[in-house]
Amino acid sequence: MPLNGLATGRNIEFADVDGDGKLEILAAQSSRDVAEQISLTRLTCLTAINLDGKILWQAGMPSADGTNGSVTGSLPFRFHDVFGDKHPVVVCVFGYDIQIRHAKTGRLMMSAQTPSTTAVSDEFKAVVGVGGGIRYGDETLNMDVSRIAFCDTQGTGLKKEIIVSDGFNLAVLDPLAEPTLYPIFKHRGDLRGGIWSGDLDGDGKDEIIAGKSVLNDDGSLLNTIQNYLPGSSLSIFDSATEIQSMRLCVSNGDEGMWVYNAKEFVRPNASNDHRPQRIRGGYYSHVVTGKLRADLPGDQFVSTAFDTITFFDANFNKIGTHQFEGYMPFDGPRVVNWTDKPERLLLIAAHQQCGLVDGFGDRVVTLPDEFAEHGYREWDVIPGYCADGRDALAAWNTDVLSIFVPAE
Ligand SMILES: [Ca+2]
Ligand SMILES: [Ca+2]
Ligand SMILES: [Ca+2]
Repeated sequence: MPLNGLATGRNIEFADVDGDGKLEILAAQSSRDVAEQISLTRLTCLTAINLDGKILWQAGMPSADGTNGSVTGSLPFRFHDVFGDKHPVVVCVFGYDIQIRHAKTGRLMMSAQTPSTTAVSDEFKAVVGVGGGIRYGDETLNMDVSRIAFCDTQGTGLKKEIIVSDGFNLAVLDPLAEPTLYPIFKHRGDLRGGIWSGDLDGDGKDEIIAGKSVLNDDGSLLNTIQNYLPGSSLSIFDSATEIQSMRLCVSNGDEGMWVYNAKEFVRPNASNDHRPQRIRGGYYSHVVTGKLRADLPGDQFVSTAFDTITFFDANFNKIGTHQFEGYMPFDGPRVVNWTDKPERLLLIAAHQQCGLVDGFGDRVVTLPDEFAEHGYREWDVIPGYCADGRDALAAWNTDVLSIFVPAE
C-alpha cells in the first residue's frame, strides 16, 4: 500500500480502526515546517489508512515531506479502549492539546490542555544532571507530551486511565473526569525511557514504572531504579510461571544488565537488601521473551548488543551468543509466531539476509527479495494477523508498506 510520506520513521500502529474486523493503519507524521507554521510540537498529522491505501480520515496538517521530522522517536498517539465499552478510540496529542478522537471517523470527542508541568528544584537538577543536551522541560508551559500509555490505578479491571509524560513530568488522566481529562495525580522525576503499568503489590490496582520512578497506585514514589541511566532500556516480564517470577531487566551500556525481581520494588527499603542478578560483559538492548527452545524448560530471554544476540534461559543464565556481522539489529529483537511448531522465531534486524532466526541463532526463514528491492527501513510484527493465529511481518519506507505472511 502507498504511504505517501504520511508516517515519520516507525510511527505506524496497526489497528482495526473502523471495527469491521480488518486491519487499518494509523500513520503519524512529524514535520518541522508544519510544526512551525501552526504552532505544534511533535505530532503534526495523524492519518487512518486502509490496506488498499484509501485515507479514512486525517487530523492535523499533512506535509509532502514526512521525513523532515523534528522528532525521530515515537510520536504521541495510541489506539485504545479508553472507555472500556469495546469501542476503542484514538488518543493523541497535538502541541499542548490532548485529544480523544472517534476511531472510525476521526471526529474530535473531547480535548483538553495537557497537564501543567511541575517546577524544578535545584536538587532535582543536581540529581538528573545537565549533560548531553538534556533539558528539564519548559517551566512555564504545559507538558509537551512525548509518550502515551494506559493504566488502572483505580482498580476497575480495565486500563481506562491515560498516562502522559514528557520525560520529566508524568500525569495520570481520568477520561471521565470533570473538568475533562483532569489529572488523578502528577509526578516529577527522571522519566526518560519506557512506561509500564501493572499490579506489583497484589492490591488490584496498577503501579507505574516510568524511567527511574516506581509509583504506587496513588502516585506516591515507591522506589527509584538507581541503575537506570539515560540510554538504558527497561524490560518487565509479568508472565509468571513456576520458574519465572516477575522480572525487571535494566540494561545499561557497558555496565551490562541487572535483573531484579520486580516485586521487590514495592517493599520498604527494598533497594538496600535486594541484590539484583548482574549480567556483565557487553551492552544489552531491550530484552524480549518467548518459547524459543523446545529442549529447555519455560521461556527463554533474548537481547541484542551491536551485532551480537545473547540467549538466556528462564533463570537468566547465558545459554548462547550469536554474531550477525554487517546487520544493524533493532533496539530489541521481535518474537514472531511464524511456524506450526510451538517455538517462536526472532526478527533481529531490518535486513533481508538476516531472515528469521531460531533459538539457536540459526536462520530458518529466508525473506523474499522484495525486502531488499524496496529498501525497507522500518519493520514490525503484526501479532495474530493470519486466520490461523500466526503473525505477519510489516515492512515499510516513506513511500510504501508491505505485509508478509508465512508461505505455507
Ligand atoms: Ca477495519
Ligand atoms: Ca498494585
Ligand atoms: Ca499499590
